[in-house]
Amino acid sequence: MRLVIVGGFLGAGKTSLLQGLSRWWGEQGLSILVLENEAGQVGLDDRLLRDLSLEVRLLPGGCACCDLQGVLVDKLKQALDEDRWDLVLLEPSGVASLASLGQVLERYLPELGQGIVTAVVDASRYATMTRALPKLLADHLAASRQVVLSKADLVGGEEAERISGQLSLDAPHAHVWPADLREERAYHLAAKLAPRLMGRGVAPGFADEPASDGTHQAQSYAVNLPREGLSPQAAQDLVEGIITALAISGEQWLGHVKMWGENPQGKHVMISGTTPQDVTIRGDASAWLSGRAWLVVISHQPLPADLDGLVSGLLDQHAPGSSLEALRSAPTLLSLDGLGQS
Ligand SMILES: Nc1nc2c(ncn2[C@@H]2O[C@H](COP(=O)(O)OP(=O)(O)O)[C@@H](O)[C@H]2O)c(=O)[nH]1
Ligand SMILES: [Mg+2]
Repeated sequence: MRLVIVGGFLGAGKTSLLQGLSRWWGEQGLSILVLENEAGQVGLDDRLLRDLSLEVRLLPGGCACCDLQGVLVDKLKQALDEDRWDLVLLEPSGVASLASLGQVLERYLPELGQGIVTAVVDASRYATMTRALPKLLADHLAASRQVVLSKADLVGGEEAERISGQLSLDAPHAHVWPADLREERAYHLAAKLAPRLMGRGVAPGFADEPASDGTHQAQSYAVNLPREGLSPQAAQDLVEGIITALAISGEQWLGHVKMWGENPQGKHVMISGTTPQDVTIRGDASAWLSGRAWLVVISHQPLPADLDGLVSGLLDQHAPGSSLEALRSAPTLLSLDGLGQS
């Protein structure tokens, strides 16, 4: 059983890449298990991936590199015991230190090695990442031989080239792939990337020190929608509205807002984004959300104390007649201080 880890910051494009990789490897006949670690209390990416007929197991409400280490080890041991997976694809939370993950694997699952790591770096937020989260970015680069520079479409070819050049200087051991990961394009990249991931000599060293760039917060909500439901377009406006409201003046907000819902026929749709520019609709774009939907806000900056009021106000605007239930059952404050500090 091989373990492939798709790392990267909140909303960088890990799930998008994982969709492409799992489809590619699935077509090669590999039996694949996906472990999906979500910082939020409810899992949404796992629902998106299950729609692709993948076997997905969820590690919610924390980070696999620190607070959910034990859960991660249990899930991996279980997968080894089951003896039917060729490949485990792990998407750690967007706040995970890959160095910490490597240490956990080395210590508790030496038979898996440190895993094969690919990191996704978001071109559209690269400048902000270098300022706000330099250690986390360095941690992701140090761990990866293959680095996918996502959202190249949003910055343009020239800027993507410039960032690629910078990444190659910072991580000379890594091959950098400028990419647009939307829809089929992730699969086309996967066809080129996957053989490199499975090749020999894939595991570079991890950074010595787990990254520590401060704390992250997650808040999840159940949204009870009005009888007539909500169009995916209105949900997109709502997600964009939340992202815009969270932007702190002068500094780019760093986080990810996701909303997941289904229509009465059981078709699913997910709307998510990190900036007003990258909000996308995935799944069935014709499906109106109805009944109960789920909304998750994950943030590097502290979330405003009145987040519930802010989201409720935007919901009144974009989905009049809805009501909001904040889920508070799991810890909401996550720390990046990995093994080194605990
Ligand atoms: N324009 C654009 N959007 C992207 C790209 N990759 C991901 N996204 C969008 O960015 C958001 C976060 O992507 P996701 O794969 O969920 O990121 P994750 O949190 O790292 O798993 C989603 O709305 C994606 O559709 C890309 O290459 N270009
Ligand atoms: Mg994801």
